[in-house]
Amino acid sequence: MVGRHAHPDDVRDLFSRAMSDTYRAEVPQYGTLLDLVADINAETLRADARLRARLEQNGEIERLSIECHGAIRLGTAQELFDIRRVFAVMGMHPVGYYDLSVAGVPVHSTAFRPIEHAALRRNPFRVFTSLLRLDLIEDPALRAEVTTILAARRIFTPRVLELVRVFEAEGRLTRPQAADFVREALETFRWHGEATVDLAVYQKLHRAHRLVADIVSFKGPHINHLTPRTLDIDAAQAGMPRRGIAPKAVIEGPPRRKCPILLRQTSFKALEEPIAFRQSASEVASGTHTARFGEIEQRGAALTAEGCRRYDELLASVRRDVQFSASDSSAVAYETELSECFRPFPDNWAELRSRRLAFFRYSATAAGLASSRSVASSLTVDKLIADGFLRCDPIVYEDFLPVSAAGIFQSNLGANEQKNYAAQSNRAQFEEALGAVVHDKLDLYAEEERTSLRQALKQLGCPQVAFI
Ligand code: OOG
Ligand code: NI
Repeated sequence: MVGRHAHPDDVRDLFSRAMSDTYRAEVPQYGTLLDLVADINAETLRADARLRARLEQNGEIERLSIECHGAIRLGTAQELFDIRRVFAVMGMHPVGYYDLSVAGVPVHSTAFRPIEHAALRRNPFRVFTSLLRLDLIEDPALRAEVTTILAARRIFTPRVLELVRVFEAEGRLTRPQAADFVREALETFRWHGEATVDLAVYQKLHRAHRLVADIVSFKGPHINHLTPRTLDIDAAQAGMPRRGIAPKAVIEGPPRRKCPILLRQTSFKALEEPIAFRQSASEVASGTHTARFGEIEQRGAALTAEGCRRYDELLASVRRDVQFSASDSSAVAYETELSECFRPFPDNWAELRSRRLAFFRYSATAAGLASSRSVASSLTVDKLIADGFLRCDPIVYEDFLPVSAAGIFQSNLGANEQKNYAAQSNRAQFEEALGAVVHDKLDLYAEEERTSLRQALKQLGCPQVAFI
């Protein structure tokens, strides 16, 4: 941080570190997860020099130790509108629309994250942000009650909104303002052990859907998990029980592969935490609520539209074949079937690139920069790569997966929370509440690929070379 002003990347970095410290103090198992992931990452990098070289090339080594994502669930359109403005101060923008109603969860979501390569490199902190869909609460009386409760709460401090307005007017905050902003913004995301409703209302909301109780009963949208990034999720899954943590039965996402793609995630069940319910002005009742859980993820390459289509198709075929339940024996059957089904999906970088299934970042090699005369004779990108003048590295998938997110929601809600909503996804309504259109993740990756290639070819002195 230099000068009198704080760059949005600095504000995000300050915030994510402060959030992580707060969460670590409040949820001891999160500290255990961080230690486990740090040990596994150190061991993986020690054992795999090529992986280390690739991560260094992509600027991912530095970000690895701070990298995490969180999740919050909001109640109203106004809250979503304002959270977009709060995240903008931290250089985080909405990417993607996720409809979770198909999985029986009455929310739709986006992910706030940095979008520029340099910003991602600095600190890729992301927050999966869901909005309650009131239209999916069937009972009109309950819907009205929920609306009234939510309309009365203010999840942001007046000071944080004031600082948002300063940022919007000036385009930046001073360093003292940034420190203030981080402290005040944390108020929105931290845990509140006191409910704003009484026990009877909480129980009624809970009966409608556990998620409705979680969203409506509290002063703010507590961060419900913070997820560190591991380089080996199978080792993390195996290591959790040894540190006294019970993971969910299966790892969400693609199977283990030589060339990791997209996102693999595992989690442990939500903790039961004591809550004080406000029965009247002077009386409180004690009860419990389960919301906060732990999660670990491994990130692989971003896939192109065609790659994503193939992924969805293969995953759906596995889920059709294996009856999915949480038991250990079905988990083994699922993982075996998953690996089998993904066999047709290429598992080497060269083929993933030549078949345009994954996105890559291009860079000129030292050899290429040193010998511009011979470079000119390599007339295609493939030839430049084969001749060692150009290198390509997979672009990290920075987003989420709807089927995995649904699985994570579900493992925390309990099997009896399965609901079937007839209503369709409603992206237009979400974007109207948000006050912005969400970025298209595939456009962002494609742009990243194009820009890196254009720049590398220019450096090599052959900007006219064809892509393939
Ligand atoms: C969000 C669940 C989704 C992920 O990593 O896919 C998620 C939530 O439970 O609020 O965080
Ligand atoms: Ni998550």
